[in-house]
Amino acid sequence: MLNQKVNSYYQRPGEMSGLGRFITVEGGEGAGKSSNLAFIQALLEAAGKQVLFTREPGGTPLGEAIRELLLGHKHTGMADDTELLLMFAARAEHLQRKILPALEQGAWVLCDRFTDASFAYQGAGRGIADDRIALLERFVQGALRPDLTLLLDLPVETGMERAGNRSQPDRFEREAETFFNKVREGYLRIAAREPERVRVIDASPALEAVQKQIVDVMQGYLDSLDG
Ligand code: Z5A
Repeated sequence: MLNQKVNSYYQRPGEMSGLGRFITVEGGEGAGKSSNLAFIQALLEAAGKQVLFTREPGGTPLGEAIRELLLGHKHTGMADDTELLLMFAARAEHLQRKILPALEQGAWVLCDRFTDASFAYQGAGRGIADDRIALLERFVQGALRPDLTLLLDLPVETGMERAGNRSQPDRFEREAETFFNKVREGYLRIAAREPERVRVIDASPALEAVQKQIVDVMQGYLDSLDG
């Protein structure tokens, strides 16, 4: 029902009166999403927004179970299409059970990764054609897209070095540098295509300098809503 309502407007959630905004954060391996998400949430809350923080794949009990299948090592030879479909199965559950109800109640949803990750990882990384992913995007989301996306971008080598200290790399983190270079290029292509929605943050300097850029982007976005 809810997504029928959202689809019937055929607009982004923020463009519908009374609905919250949908903000996503993306980036490659070790880009610093986890290090910055709480900071972004605090900025929004300081601006008086009610924020629901969530993540993909995951965000619901079923989604988290799918996440385990995707990131664990039990199914290392998973077919690329299966990986893509599982991402969207988790996303369908996430949208129906959590994201859309929160937006409907006026909350701002802050999500660690969303469909741009499917285009970057399964599309650019694995080589699945964009139009096949776009088909699933329309099927699962209708017209719903994030209002704002922060893309934390940094050279793959730097990200891998930062993430390198993890004792138990997940199924994606075991990929080679060439895979992550394709993912980065995929993300940057999306940002070039949609510069209004996707703001690129240079994630290579020290955290303080990264967070200064985040403040500028978030402040600019909040100001644009007031204007
Ligand atoms: N995936 C997909 O393929 N398709 C999809 O549709 C979706 C997801 C939705 C799980 O994502 C995997 O799912 C992901 C893509 C795939 N695989 N990969 N790779 P995830 O988001 O849960 O996992 P992750 O990408 O590995 O994120 P992470 O582990 O949370 O890393 P991060 O958040 O980007 O980095 P971090 O933990 O904040 O920082 C890494 C280290 O760097 C840490 O020690 C920090 O202290 C340090 N750091 C952070 N910033 C700085 C700065 N500025 N300077 C110095 N050091 C820093």
